[in-house]
Amino acid sequence: MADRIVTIESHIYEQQRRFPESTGEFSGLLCDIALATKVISLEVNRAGLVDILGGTGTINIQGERVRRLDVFARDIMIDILQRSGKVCAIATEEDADIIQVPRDLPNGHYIVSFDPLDGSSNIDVNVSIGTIFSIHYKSGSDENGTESDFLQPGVKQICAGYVVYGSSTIMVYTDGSGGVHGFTLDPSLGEFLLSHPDIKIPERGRIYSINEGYECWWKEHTRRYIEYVKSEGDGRPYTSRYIGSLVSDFHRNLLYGGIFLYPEDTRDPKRPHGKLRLLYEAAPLALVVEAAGGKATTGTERILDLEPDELHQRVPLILGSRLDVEDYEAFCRGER
Ligand code: AHM
Ligand code: MG
Repeated sequence: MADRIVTIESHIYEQQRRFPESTGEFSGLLCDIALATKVISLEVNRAGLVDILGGTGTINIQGERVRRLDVFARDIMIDILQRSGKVCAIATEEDADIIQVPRDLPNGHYIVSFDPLDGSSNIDVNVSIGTIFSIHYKSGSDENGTESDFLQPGVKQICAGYVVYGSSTIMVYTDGSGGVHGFTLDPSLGEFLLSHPDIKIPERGRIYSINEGYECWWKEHTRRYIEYVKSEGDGRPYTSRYIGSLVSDFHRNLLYGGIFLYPEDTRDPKRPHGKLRLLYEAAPLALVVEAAGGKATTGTERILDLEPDELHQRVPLILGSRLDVEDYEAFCRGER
């Protein structure tokens, strides 16, 4: 716990002072994302009380058309980002194509990719869900932003992070070089307060997180690695924890140490690379875990080095404590 009260805004502007040439555009953008997630958090907390969980197009008690929570989260993020003046284009899990800023609003230099409500299959049962975001500097010269601006490797992210809407709401972000910081939302103040400064993931954990129901589709190296972590030995067997909500599984493993795996499998020949999306799930969490001292890989390649081919590209994702991820990589190479 920090020894003084630091709001996320003051923390962001303190970080900005490390870069005297900074215009404040990026800091303002991050504050806008924090604001959007506060609104989403409020709505997630109200979700049990109002009939917002039905399909898009239902009518609430005020006679208003209500939106599903994931649609609500998408809309509020887009609205705030488009009006921020700091962004020229946006990509989300919910939209097939990129979204540009309307012509009557000012453009900025950043592009943002995000998953508005990850783990949305858990919404109806009060299990923690979250928002994941990734910020890049526009790479091309078109001031409106194009799809190719989004096809940059994760290593070029300016900043990435996530918010977990759980027993409390926590926002975690990194700018890659300045550490990983967590802020817990104080609902009475309506402020994110610094609660987890400079997070470091333990070098090795004792937790593995994978959907074991899919064992029949795993590749041989995954099967052998999981057998290994379940076998008795030095610190093993590991304990199994799988919520099925990436942000929540990731956040727990970040704090306690552990490994999360959504590997490639043989289930669907059209989807050989697993389920999770590179731009707004894998790459941002990879930036966070590396900045915290951990690793993120496909098994054979560093996630942050992957050059995306398309907006909604899927990749195998294995990330967490450094030594655990290195063990998995050794199994992939057939060395163990
Ligand atoms: P979503 O973006 O449609 O919510 O899907 C992503 C979620 C992750 O949060 C989670 O890790 C994974 O899907 C769980 O998938 P599965 O049910 O196949 O284990
Ligand atoms: Mg998702």
